Amino acid sequence: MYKITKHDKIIVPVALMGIIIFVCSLIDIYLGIGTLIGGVAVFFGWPALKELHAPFEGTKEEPPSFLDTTVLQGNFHIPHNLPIPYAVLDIRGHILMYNQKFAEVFSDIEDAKQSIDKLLKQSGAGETTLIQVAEKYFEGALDHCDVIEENGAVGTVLTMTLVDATKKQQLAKLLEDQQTVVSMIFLDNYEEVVDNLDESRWPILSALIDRKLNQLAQDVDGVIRKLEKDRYFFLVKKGKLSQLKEKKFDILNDIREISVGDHIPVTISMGIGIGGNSLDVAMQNAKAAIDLALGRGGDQVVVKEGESFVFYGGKAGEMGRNARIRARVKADALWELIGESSGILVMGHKNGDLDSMGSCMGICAIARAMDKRCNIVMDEVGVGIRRLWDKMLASGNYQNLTIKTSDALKMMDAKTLVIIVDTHRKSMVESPQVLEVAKRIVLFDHHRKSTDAIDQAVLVYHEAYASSTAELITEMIQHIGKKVKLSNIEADALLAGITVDTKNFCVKTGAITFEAAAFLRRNGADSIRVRLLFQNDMDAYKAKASAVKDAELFMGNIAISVCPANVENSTLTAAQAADELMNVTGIKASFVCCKVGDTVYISARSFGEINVQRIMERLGGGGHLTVSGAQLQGVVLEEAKEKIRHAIQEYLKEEA
Ligand SMILES: [Mn+2]
Repeated sequence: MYKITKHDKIIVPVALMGIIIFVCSLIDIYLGIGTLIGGVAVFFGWPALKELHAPFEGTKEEPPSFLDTTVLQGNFHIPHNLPIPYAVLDIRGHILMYNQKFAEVFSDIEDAKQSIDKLLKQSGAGETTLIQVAEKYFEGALDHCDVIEENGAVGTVLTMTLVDATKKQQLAKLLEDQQTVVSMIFLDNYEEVVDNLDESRWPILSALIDRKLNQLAQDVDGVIRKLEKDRYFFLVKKGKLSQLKEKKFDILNDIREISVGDHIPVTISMGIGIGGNSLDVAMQNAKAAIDLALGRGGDQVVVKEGESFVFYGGKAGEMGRNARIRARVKADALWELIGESSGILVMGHKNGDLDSMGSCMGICAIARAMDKRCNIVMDEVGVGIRRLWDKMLASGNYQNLTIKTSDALKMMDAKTLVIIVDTHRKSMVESPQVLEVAKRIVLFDHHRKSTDAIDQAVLVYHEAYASSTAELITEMIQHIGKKVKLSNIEADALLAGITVDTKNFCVKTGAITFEAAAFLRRNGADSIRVRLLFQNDMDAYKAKASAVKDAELFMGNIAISVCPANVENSTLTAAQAADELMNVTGIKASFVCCKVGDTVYISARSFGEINVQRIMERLGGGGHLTVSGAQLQGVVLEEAKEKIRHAIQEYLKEEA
């Protein structure tokens, strides 16, 4: 190939000029002389002109680069025999030269561009960056290298080296895939299923379940062992777990479809723990995962790796199991803990509602039966309980019942029992300071378990199947028996708690809910008085109506709306509007936002087909399959709506 040298740079223009002058003088001798003078002037004047411009060129941003490879080749010797892929680039990443090995990596040298761009962006001095070329992996590195040109100018080039890391990557992947994943499988409702099933059919049902689970283990090359009639232990390699994830654990559906006659569907919960190279950690994670799966109502898979939880399934409603036995056991334990304590502090969630306040009052009634001092920690009277609060003050018996955080902290000692009701989330309790100082904690809640749960409680009664915390507390009062004397206001408050959380005994209402209501009625509750505790004022009613009117439909059957800001209790109004929207034919879920101060509160409702808990969890909230909420800081309502739409889309994508 012919290469232009410095010598050519003079010869070619001079020769051209000569021809032009010759042609010009053929046409007219004076034109020829003129052109000659012009040519001579340009020839001698050019270097001077160039020099004049030189300072400007020098101030350009980019340093000189060696696009002229001849210059480079004269000064820079590429080590052709280097056993690794090697290339020299100009400062902008254009390839100037490369060795044979480099050519072997990139069959088309244009393909190297992508890798070079990645290295330019990510590689610091002395660092390597992993790059993938087809099936292979390389640790790529760039280095700066000064090159001196003939005229003494110093320029910079980049050297690029690639070290084959394919084996290393393969081994790392293999090592990760080989990790043992521990998993526990529980049948959620075995007792209830066999209760309603002819005895002769039990073995068939059991065998069918075993077969499905064994098939699952076989498909992914795992092992499964039955520990008890409704418990299994399942081991699988991490590499194979992805197969199950890809199918979104359709084993949940397979099991639910098993039918050997007239019985409720069997559902399973699966807790999967990944623990890196530690089996112990994997086991701990599996336990935490199965706890969460059951706490969230069962019929789902929870995978725990490190601190992260991933959820699959969770479509069926909550299952109530062995409720009566549990309530009795918990009531006994509570009785003993109260007996040992020096005093009791009880608190619900922030912005308390009738369920949390009713539950607090129920606990106070239990404590009173044991002559223990009991106070409700409450810094502000929530709007949802204002009517109840007025009645309490009017009765004259409850002036000293509630105390502020500062006073609570003063009276706390090591034997103070702190009872949390109607929430299990650290961030949601009325007074996080009291929770922090508390040495002995008891927890009563009915919300589906979320990840920031209070974990140091000595007694937990957390039943996602229960309609309300007031129902759980009432159940325990029933078990403790005649020792507990409820006042009319306390009975009203507990019944109001159940009424508000069940939407007038519509949702999540089981036989136990009615039994609890009947018990409260016998002990002085009055449904008309309870009804009055809910009465809305006119402004709130109008706000609710406006939220319903302004609702927009998203994806055809999901209602999204906002609640006007001018009402006193807009969070409650938003929740009521979300409930109201569910009465509209065709609506499968509703989301209503309202803004209080700098916070946007979201109330979400559904009938269960759409899991609003999972959607709200994406926005940092939580709750139940059908009733959930979230709070967003520092956003305007439009942004909040957009975030909801996005979360719904993400959720539906995951479900698809
Ligand atoms: Mn509640």
